[in-house]
Amino acid sequence: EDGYRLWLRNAPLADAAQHKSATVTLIGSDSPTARLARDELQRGLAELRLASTAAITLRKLATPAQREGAFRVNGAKISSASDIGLLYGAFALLRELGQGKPLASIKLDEAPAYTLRMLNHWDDPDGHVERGYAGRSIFDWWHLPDRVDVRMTDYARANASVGINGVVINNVNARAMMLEPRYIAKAKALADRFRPWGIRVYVSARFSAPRDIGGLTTADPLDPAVRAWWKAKTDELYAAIPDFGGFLVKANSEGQPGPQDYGRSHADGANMLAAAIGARGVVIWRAFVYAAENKEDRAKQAFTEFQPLDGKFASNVIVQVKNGPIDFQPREPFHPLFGAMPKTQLAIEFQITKEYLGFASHLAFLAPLFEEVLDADTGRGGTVAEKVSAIAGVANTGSDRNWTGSDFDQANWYAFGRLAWNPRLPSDQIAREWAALTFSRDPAFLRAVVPMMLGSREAVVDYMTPLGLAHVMGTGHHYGPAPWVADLDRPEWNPVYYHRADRDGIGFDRTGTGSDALAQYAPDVAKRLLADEELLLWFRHVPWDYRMSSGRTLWEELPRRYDRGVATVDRMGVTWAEQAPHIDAQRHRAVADFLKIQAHEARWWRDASLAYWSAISGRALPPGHAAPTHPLNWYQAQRFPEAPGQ
Ligand code: BDP
Repeated sequence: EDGYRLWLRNAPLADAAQHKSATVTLIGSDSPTARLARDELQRGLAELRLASTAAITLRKLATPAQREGAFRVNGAKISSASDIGLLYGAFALLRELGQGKPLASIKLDEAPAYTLRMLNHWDDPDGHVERGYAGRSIFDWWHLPDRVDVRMTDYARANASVGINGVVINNVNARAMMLEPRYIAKAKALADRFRPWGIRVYVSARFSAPRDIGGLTTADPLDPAVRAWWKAKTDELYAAIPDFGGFLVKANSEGQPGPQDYGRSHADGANMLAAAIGARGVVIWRAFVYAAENKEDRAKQAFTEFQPLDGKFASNVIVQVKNGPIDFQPREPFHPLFGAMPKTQLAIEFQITKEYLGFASHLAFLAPLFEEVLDADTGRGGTVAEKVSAIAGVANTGSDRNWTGSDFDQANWYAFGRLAWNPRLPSDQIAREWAALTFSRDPAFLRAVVPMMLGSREAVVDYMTPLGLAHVMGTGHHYGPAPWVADLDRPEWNPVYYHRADRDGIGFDRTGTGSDALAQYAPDVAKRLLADEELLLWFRHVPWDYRMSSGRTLWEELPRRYDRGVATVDRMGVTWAEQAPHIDAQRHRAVADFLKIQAHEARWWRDASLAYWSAISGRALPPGHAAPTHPLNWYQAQRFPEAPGQ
């Protein structure tokens, strides 16, 4: 097997001789989506080969839908007030059956927690994918719209199977050409293919498009000609794609144009686009901003900029906030904007692609990271999950045959979808479902692999960024250790900005004696964060002899964390080797090869980091700890111009 079938393999439950036939009856609708639900069940049941006969009914109810997509499953009966609910119900039933549960025992009553459950593709029209580690763009831009690959159906089907219902098809660092008629035709071809699967298409819009492609001299959001241009452009999009979802905008961030170029606010920019779209869709405006001229702690800038705009955004604007205040690190505290903008619709943005967690070569199951953030109490009347109204994930898919570059990265796509549907799902349930559907439902296999998955993200934290360290990755590509880098143009692009290590201590003081980023949180939450040792160096600058709760000094604790990460990865390798009898040789080998790379690179992370901390603190490694394999300058000399995804 090559991984193409993802978690939708429907591996047989019975052998061919025992197999009994199943029938599927569709009642109350004959829409393309309802028919897909029926076909999906027919195909799935045939592949699963139930050992007893089954007569499944899919019933569209006449009652109005409470929430689009909600459904009920009661054994062989699936019902929903919406066509898409029938499709979700069909996938849910197959998911349960696929884990070996008896048909009669399956009872589900589900509704999605959020109406918008979106993937953000960072794909460029030339086929390159920013931070993509699974080959070229999944979209065949060159041949669209005349040729829509069958893969686009399989992609939509995979998304629908976990409830994803929106796709931004291009990079937030957007090219204006995406709004030209030629590209609108391509977007339309995708939208037409995705529509029956309940997926709407969105486009990342470049704010300066009226100048870039519209022949205007300005993109000022208050200029009438600019407003008219966007209105006409939006109408053109809706003429081609009647259910077009809307725009995603990265403005005045990392060199992208925006309303501030004209002395206007983010709200002015977002509201101008929102007026053009009207009731037809939404504008998703990103809060990921930090400016070169701004000397404020980078972790504070989005809050400083956006919080005062609460209440100023139009009702069809959603402000999209990254899960943490810096940038998709292996561990960050939740972003302080969650809970702090009660009059604004907020979306949370996770990164499914592992830009800072070892690309596709390192195994890191991200559900525990997503869960940690979603479950965090904001101290402002609810958890993060309760304070957002939409959820987005930066996609990890590409043209690779197995979709995500590594087999285990499929689990992160799956986990994102499952949590977007229900943010309360525990990570271990998600891991178990995915592993059973993707590899094997054998209990011995699951007993070994589920815990391996659950511990994998913490292992990455341990060997890359223990105890609250962040952004110590190599320049540009963000692969491998480079805590020593100090020569980049902007201070906040340098790892030294984040760890602030010197002879006396290490860590970023974000308390009242430092940047006071802590004050952006509710007071009791600030207290809790300050007491959290896993975030020690995120919030505090402490001496190397700082006493940890373990009784050891920080200098003694650090190497133990790196070692723990390395040891976990070694155990993952052993666990995986033992699973060979349960899995086809091709996928087993592929994962084993990556785990070998990870074991090697976890050591590289540990040794390079310790060599540097040792040099900067002037301390020898604690007794009993082996010296790094190479001297510091060897690690510093490593270069990776060929690293993908930059
Ligand atoms: C950072 C990436 C960069 C993205 C940026 C963003 O390094 O490539 O453009 O985020 O989210 O993580 O806009």
